[in-house]
Amino acid sequence: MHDENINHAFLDGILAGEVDVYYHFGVASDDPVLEQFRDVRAVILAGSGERISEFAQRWSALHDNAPIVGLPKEERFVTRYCAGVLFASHGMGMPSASIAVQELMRMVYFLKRGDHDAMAEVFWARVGTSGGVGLPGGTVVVTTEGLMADLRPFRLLKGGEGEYWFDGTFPADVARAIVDASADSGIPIELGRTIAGNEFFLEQFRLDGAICMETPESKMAWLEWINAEGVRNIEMEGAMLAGYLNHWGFPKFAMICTTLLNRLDGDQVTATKEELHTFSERSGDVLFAYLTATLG
Ligand code: R2B
Ligand code: URA
Repeated sequence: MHDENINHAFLDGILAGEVDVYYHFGVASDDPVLEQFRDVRAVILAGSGERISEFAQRWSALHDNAPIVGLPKEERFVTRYCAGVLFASHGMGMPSASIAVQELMRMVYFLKRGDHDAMAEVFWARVGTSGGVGLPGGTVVVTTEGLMADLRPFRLLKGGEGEYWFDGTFPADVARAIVDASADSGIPIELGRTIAGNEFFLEQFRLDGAICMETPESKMAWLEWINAEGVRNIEMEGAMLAGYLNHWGFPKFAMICTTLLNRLDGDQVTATKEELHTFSERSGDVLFAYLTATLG
């Protein structure tokens, strides 16, 4: 862990007995429910709350119907804890997901009492959907590096004084182990770079938004550029996720996204409900293969 990047000025007061309010999760560090989360070994993130409750049920079924504990507030994020895994939704896009990730990092710090070795044991993953780049719908991409639409890492404005920059690298050993755990599954799975757009339409160079700034030519030029640079898919959270987890030095995290379409062929998501279900099941299967291989 990178101790120097942890906000000790705030977080050490919490370990000393002050209360941290994880506002968007509707829980605080003095809530007895969090005692049940102390043994957390993995934090699994997905965009939708429905997906989170399905994951928790699946994990419970794999663990003798272990109890599922939820947090009552669900208007922002849906949270479930079951058998050592904390499942939480993060909404869409980096502004939403960054709130979830920051509050969950604070929660993990509290749950592990600031113990670096215990924190480093926690595995983090986002499981989601994406647009494929040169890959057909239904391919699972395990991300090697998260970047913004200009192929540079995640950064935020620092007032009028430049930017805060982050490292979007995903740990290569974890990505490889996730692919290996699903080697015999028959699921098409690829390793590759992933772009996180700040917008589904404009920063993903779509021509079907209400607002369109691109031409068919400029859109294809961008897609061909990122394709040639090893980008395999486009989603909306990964560059921030890797950036924040790297900032604290978490060694084990990943992103597993299924593609819904090949962006070289179009912009609209036209897959049927059944196809979309099959596609997203695949990323869940890949996650669960790795989780069962590593956590039991
Ligand atoms: C993938 O899908 C969502 C947009 O449809 C977004 O949250 C993402 O990263
Ligand atoms: N999610 C995205 O962000 N982009 C896509 O094209 C599909 C899903």
